[in-house]
Amino acid sequence: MKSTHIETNTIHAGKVADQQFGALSTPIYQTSTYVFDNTEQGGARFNGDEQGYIYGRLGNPTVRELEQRMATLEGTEDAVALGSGMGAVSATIFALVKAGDHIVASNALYGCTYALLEHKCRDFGIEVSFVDINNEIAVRNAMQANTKVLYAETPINPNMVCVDLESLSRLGKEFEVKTVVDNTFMSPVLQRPAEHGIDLIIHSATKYLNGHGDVIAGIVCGDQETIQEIKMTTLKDMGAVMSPHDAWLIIRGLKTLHIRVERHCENAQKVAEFLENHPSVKTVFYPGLASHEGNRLIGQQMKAAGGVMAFEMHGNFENAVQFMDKLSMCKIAVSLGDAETLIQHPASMTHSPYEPEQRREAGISDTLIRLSVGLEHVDDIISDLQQALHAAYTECVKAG
Ligand code: LCS
Repeated sequence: MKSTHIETNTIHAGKVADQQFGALSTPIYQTSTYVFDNTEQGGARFNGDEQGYIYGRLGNPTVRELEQRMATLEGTEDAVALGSGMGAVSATIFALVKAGDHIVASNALYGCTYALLEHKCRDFGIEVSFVDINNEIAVRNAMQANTKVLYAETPINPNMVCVDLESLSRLGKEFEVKTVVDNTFMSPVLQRPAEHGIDLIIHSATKYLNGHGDVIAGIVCGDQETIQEIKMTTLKDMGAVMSPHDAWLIIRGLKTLHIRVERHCENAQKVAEFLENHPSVKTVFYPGLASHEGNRLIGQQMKAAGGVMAFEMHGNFENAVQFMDKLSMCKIAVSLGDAETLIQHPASMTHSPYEPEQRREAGISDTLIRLSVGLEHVDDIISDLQQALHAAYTECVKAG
């Protein structure tokens, strides 16, 4: 069933009823291959005369249920699950472009996506232009006759710049290129890019979709033809397959996605307001704050601002490190979207693949800190941040 309410859809939409035993929870089909009744049936499965499973890299019923659930949640024709978010990004890119083609991409992206486009794509003869993706003139100027893809994420990891999806999809349609948007930070609870005309939506399912910090996985949602192309080329032949057990964990995670995301947003809003008023903090980048340029997109393309923010501290690299090292409950770890509050330093961690100058262009300074606000009581999160900011400030004063 599909409801008009995402709260119902995260639990029921795309669910396949267990015909054999009526199990409420989706069975985990932990198998690498499937037995054919006879040779003729095996042949018919291979040549497409008969529908059915063949081999784990080509399909699995537990993984398929997750794909159907995600397609329903994102409002796309179909979806394909992969072994990691980067598996999803690379499978999408290599399904859409070949040597001699050109990609226009945002100049600020998750570090490994940037590395794939900047280094690996170029190695394979694919040209990439990085532009300020919100600058329509820059995007228009970058378009070439051989451009095939317009690539962005929103909010951008980690500078939290928000990309106007309607403008992006309009440009994609005008230039007849596929628009690809990484929706990891929002999840379909907060933002559904397909409703704004975006062609392909990517998730690192490692983050909010699963939500419990115990899976590495990715999903691509989009039109049936492109999803089939990914399945039959870059998934089948390059092989970033999702395990059935991981698919099951994500299906379980989806059931609480809407309430988790709601609490992440509530906590993050309070944390952002606390940081914005703290004297050791120079700037807070969170779309839930009126001071943030992405604030205008709340209500237009995003339901709320999400659980991730970044902030710049006064001082230098060492002061940022001192602050991080004084934290007690908040964990120093990359990743985001988990129950635990996670904090990381992009310049030395997730965005180290950038050259320093490109990092500056992407708005990532040495004192920028990214915070994924968790599900703990918000007072505990704020008090941990407060004591660490105070301790770092005291050391800074001592050092003169
Ligand atoms: N897209 C975005 C926006 C991401 O943040 C990440 C990972 C990926 C794709 C790749 O997904 P994965 O292969 O890890 O499932 N982001 C990370 C981060 O910010 N810290 O650690 C990983």
